[in-house]
Amino acid sequence: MIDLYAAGTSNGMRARIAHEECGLPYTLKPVDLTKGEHKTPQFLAMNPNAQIPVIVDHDGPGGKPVTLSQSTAILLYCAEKSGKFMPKDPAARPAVLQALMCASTDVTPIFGSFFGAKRAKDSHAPTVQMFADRLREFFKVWDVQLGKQKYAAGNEVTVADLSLLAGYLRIKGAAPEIVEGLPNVARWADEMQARPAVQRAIKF
Ligand SMILES: N[C@@H](CCC(=O)N[C@@H](CS)C(=O)NCC(=O)O)C(=O)O
Repeated sequence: MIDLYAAGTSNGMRARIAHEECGLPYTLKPVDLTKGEHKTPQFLAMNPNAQIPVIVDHDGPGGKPVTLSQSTAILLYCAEKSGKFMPKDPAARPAVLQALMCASTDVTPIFGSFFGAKRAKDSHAPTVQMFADRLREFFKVWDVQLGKQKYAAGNEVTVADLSLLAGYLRIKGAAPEIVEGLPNVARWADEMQARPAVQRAIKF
């Protein structure tokens, strides 16, 4: 059994989508960031960076417990443990890694910067706009890609889709204009969101 410490942010959703889609049994341990529950000594012992998500897999490799933070590390851990969402064909893997990294290391951190800048006390409109524009540019490229192929890295669902969906859902909720008017992204997102595992995962 896995304990998943998370909240309904893009990073929290990424980890929970991974567990649901990979079919791994887990117990959700909700962490209320507004109450500082990620800063308690117990939480810091699991992740000194004071960030969700974190998992504790009581039955890790070799039967030993594993504590792991970083939503994309958790996503890859789940994919490896379940044998799902990473193609076995080595020729198909580079495209998956590239799409995964764009979703996890471009889209999500820029959204974090956008959201932080927008909510700041002395918010600086041009900075907020700069982050919004950068996000939009990434999604315009995703729109072209998703016009040529069904999913983020080809014609099957991979870890890249699971990662991108988490970022997309947060952006759609907080700043829908960034992803508006992109028909292929919308088609992909509708299909991904209709998956029962995703529906279970995004209800925090
Ligand atoms: N790179 C990390 C980022 C994790 C992260 O930024 N978590 C945020 C929530 S999305 C958090 O816990 N922030 C703590 C805070 O707001 O103080 C990951 O992918 O897991």
